[in-house]
Amino acid sequence: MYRLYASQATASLVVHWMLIELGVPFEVEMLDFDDRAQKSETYLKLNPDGVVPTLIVDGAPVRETGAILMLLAERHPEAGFAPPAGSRDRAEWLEWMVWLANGPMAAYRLWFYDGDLPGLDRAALQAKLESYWTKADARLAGRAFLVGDRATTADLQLAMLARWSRNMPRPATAWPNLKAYVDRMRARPGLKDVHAREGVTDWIND
Ligand SMILES: N[C@@H](CCC(=O)N[C@@H](CS)C(=O)NCC(=O)O)C(=O)O
Repeated sequence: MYRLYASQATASLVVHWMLIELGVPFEVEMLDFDDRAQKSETYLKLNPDGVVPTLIVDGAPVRETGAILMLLAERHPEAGFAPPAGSRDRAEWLEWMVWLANGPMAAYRLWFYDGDLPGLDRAALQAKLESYWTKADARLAGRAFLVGDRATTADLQLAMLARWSRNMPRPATAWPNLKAYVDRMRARPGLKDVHAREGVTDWIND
């Protein structure tokens, strides 16, 4: 049984979604950010950064969204959320997973938590985020998924990030290949399910 520490519609949503897609037993503890539950003494023992997600795997905490997704894909290879080790697609999947973590995930953290970097130039950060959407859009030209011919963890993460862009001057859906891709991902029952479970109603039905 996995135990996920999460908070509504945050980075933990993609791990929640992945657990649903895998069909494995799990429980979720929702932390209330308004109560600063993510900074409680108890939670900081599991996640010293005081952020979500944290996934308890075999009794031990695992942190970092990308790492958790890759670990889950590795532990449940039959579900096909990572290409087989040694394949060409595997190398591309690793590349995209690391790009997602270093690029858009890190930049969106600053977008939503600009106190992390006092003096941050938001216009420059917006341009950086848009450059990531341009890159993803180019990759998706003529492709259904970021890697290979089925959804991987990289697609789950990219779809979640697309929602995070919804209130930006140019959301991800302003790019044509991304718009078609996001619409396909939004049609997945697992994404609809996780939004319903977390009580998130915006964007999913746009
Ligand atoms: N690098 C971490 C970042 C996680 C993160 O920043 N999570 C946010 C929600 S999207 C959070 O927990 N924020 C609460 C806080 O910073 O107090 C990851 O990818 O898991």
